Amino acid sequence: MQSNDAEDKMITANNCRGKVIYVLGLGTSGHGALKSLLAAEAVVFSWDDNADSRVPIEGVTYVDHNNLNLQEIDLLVVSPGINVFWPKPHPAVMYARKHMIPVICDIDLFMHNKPAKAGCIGVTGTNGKSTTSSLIAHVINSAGGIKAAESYINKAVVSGNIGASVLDQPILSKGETYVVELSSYQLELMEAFDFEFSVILNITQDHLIRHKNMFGYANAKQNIFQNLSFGGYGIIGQDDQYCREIYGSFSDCKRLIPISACIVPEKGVGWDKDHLIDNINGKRISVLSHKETGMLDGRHNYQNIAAVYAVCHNKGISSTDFLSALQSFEPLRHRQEIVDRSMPFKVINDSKATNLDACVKALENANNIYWIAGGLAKSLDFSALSGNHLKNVRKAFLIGDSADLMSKFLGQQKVDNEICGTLEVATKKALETAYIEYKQSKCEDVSVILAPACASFDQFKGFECRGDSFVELVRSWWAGCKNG
Ligand code: UMA
Repeated sequence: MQSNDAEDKMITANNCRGKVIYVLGLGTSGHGALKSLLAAEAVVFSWDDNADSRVPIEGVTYVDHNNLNLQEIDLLVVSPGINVFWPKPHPAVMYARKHMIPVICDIDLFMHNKPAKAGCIGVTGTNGKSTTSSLIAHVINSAGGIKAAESYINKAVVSGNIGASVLDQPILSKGETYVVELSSYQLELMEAFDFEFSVILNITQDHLIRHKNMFGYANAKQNIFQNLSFGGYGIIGQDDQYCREIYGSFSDCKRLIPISACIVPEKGVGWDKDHLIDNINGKRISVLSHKETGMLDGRHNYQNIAAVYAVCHNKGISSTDFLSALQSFEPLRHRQEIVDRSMPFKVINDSKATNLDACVKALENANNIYWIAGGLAKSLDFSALSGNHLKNVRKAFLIGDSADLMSKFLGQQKVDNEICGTLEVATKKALETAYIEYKQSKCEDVSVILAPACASFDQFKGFECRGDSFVELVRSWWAGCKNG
């Protein structure tokens, strides 16, 4: 088949050429899969349970799985948001399994069809995976054109759970790298693994409604190490019990590098107080101090930086190139983002803190907190939120579906709280109360933090939309204060 511009900008699912494929779910990953399959001239049937998503696409026939002759289908490609195991597989998945039709995700299609010469790095973890994936790509791109190890390193692209379809990426060549952020939803289904580096940053409570329990969730994450027995490096955090157990279970593997935000692991990379130490060869070389971390200055980034260093060091990138790239990295939005530095007290948008651990980290980092929390709970058990950091909270303003449940939990923890319903009401109340405290005490160490500890889908399209709304509400409130 002749190559054209459009195809050069995406990965064609050549292994599906002439086959009959059923694509279920028409969001970002479903659309990426459709494009890639159509380019390979596969026969494509598709479905989305939401009628609004079934917009006409040339070459795609929409058929409800009840009306499809599943025996004619070679492969079912499902989107990550579709249940495949727990609590109950989607009916189409059940039918496919009954008819022995393989069920895969778009990442499997990518793995089978990506250019063999390009590098591929997989990154997962409960928290920090988007920052880590983006920073790896940024360091590689900044080090562009340098001769490292056996080849030139000159380009990296990030995709996957970060919000971009893996199949909708350009064709890369030798020395160029795909950095793929992977969620537990994607990993639980994946069968094809070909990572030069696979990273697990941390595993703490998240997505229990999808994975049943922590065992199911940790198992899905651990899948990323499937190709470690054949090759590639693994990078794994040492700061939680689940990651330490995984590390222990691979004790024979010489290509597994432990990383930590609070210790310097043997044969690994970690932090000794405020210094990043490379101990991979047992020589404890100081790489940088926290003052040199540029805009990634919070402690919550220590683990991400250690992981990126471990990858880049093994890719042959020098510490000097690593350091200068780190200093030019602009943090991703909605992660402990300071909304407006001209305000007299701190207002932080941490809308990406959709789980309990990320929320704890936000509360640990500040004092006199007016905290906006709530949304769609990922588990009914909030006990992982308890601890000394709750003493930093002056009052919680609760929103969304989980407000009653969180209010009950915070009451037991003796944290003052109020159910506000919407983000609009909660933000206004939190800002007004914080401003009064600031004016009375003249203490600048007062914070308003949006760290929901919940998903956003009960009230918003996603965490980005929730964060954007918060930033807009804060800016217009502050403009009103300045003018009034
Ligand atoms: N749908 C059905 N039936 C169902 C469920 C969903 O038809 O039973 C349809 C929906 O109507 C919708 C489509 O499937 O049209 C949505 O599919 P999806 O939820 O898989 O969303 P995508 O837009 O394809 O985005 C997915 C990831 N979403 C999820 O995992 C929920 C994106 O991660 C990812 O960026 C994208 O693929 C590209 O790889 C987002 C996410 O929230 C950021 N991830 C979770 C997280 O980080 O916590 C795991």
